[in-house]
Amino acid sequence: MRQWKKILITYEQAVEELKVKFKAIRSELRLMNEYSPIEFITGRVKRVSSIIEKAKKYEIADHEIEEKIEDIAGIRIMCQFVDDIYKVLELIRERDGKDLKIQYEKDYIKNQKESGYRSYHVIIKYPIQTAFGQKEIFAEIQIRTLAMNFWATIEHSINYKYKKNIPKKIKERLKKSAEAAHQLDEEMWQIRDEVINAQKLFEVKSDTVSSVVNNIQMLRVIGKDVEADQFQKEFDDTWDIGNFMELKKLGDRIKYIVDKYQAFE
Ligand code: 0O2
Ligand code: 0O2
Repeated sequence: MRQWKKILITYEQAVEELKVKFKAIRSELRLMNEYSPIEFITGRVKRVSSIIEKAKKYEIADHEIEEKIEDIAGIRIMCQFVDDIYKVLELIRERDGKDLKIQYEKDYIKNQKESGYRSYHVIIKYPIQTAFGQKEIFAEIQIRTLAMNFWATIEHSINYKYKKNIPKKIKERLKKSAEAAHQLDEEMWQIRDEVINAQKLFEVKSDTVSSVVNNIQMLRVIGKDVEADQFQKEFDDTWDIGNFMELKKLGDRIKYIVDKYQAFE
């Protein structure tokens, strides 16, 4: 009987660390109002039952499990558009030899699987500091679009129910829906610039609004209620008109006043 808990704790740590690292890239880019090719990240440690099943399928002996099953630790990076997948891939390749080592890649986007599955897989080796010293483990990074993820999530659950023996009719439907997901990615790619600009504008707008609201609050904190009331009225009027440039100008004016008062404090 293997001590699964003891073994898997290292993999759990790897998943958490990798998630944090890729989330940090996303947060940094968003903070600078830059477009992030990463939409969101999930991660999991393979279930013991799935590890045993895989070991049996590939006739992997008990003591070889950790060196032969490469996806015990797995993170999944979701992107909005297909070309974002290749940007994320570049980010991973830039780290090769630094905090991770790429072992090999599987491009199931160019080489779609028979099932209809599409995603880009990167198998890495990742060092983990344990209570007993450093250990290097395998991890799998799957990179896919939201449409690919939608399809794969549903197909995976159907696979789970039918244990790979999916009825022919459902299999055909899944193939058709894989094609539809592919089509969706193509369509979205066509309007990519439009979507990204709209998202950027939304980010800038919400940043401006929170800066205005915070600075009005700041004026009240430092006892400048008359100015705060005036700016609040201007803000309400500008909000009603909905002119972003006016809101931006108002934001700059309030900031200038707040900075000035704070400089004299
Ligand atoms: P954020 O900053 O909102 O992305 P955790 O350990 O808590 O970070 P956990 O428990 O593994 O993450 O959560 P899970 O269920 O794996 O999901 C990881 C993140 O992906 C969560 O955000 C979810 O909100 C997000 N997520 C899941 N599905 C979708 C989706 O369809 N669209 C979008 N945009 N996000 C999704 P975080 O990590 O809590 O924080
Ligand atoms: P889990 O634990 O449920 O996430 P394998 O298919 O695993 O025997 P290999 O070569 O080790 O063969 O791995 P492969 O096919 O490169 O990648 C394995 C993982 O990719 C799977 O993990 C899935 O997450 C995903 N995947 C691969 N093919 C398909 C597919 O046809 N449909 C779906 N939905 N996902 C797929 P597991 O094994 O499901 O593990």
